[in-house]
Amino acid sequence: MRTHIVAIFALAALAACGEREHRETAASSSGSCASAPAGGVVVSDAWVRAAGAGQRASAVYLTLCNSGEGPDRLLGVSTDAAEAAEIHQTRKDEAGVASMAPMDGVALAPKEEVALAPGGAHIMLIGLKRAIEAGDTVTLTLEFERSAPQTIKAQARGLDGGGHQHP
Ligand SMILES: [Cu+2]
Repeated sequence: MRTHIVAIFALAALAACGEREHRETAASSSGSCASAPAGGVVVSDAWVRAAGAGQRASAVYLTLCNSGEGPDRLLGVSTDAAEAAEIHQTRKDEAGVASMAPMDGVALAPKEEVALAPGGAHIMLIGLKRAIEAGDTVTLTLEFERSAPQTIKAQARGLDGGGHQHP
């Protein structure tokens, strides 16, 4: 019975967060982060996974660069595209079963670049208010411990490259 429950949860997690087709977006360039203008967190490469009308959840991925001199932290995210937005971490157990759990923010050391990418940390959109089609834009507001809040736009991408489909 327990195995059954785990399998269902893993499937749900994969549908929302899972595949690795877009791993190239995680390509980090710490050089550009270190040379970013001082002060604040620079957000780049934001995208959201396209979601059909029947889908309840999706995930946003982006890169954060703390260009400031002190530590900062992404504390939370809000959006009008979903009822809630949570910061999650995807994990795999010894059996290779993926699951995810809420994270207590994303720590950003000075000059550090952190990529939220498929298979790892992501911003989970829970309770989508509408379908998100490839090319659509979702607006999100990011709150930080030290830096001022930032409103950004994430463009929706489908899974054009084939691979897993979870309708
Ligand atoms: Cu998630």
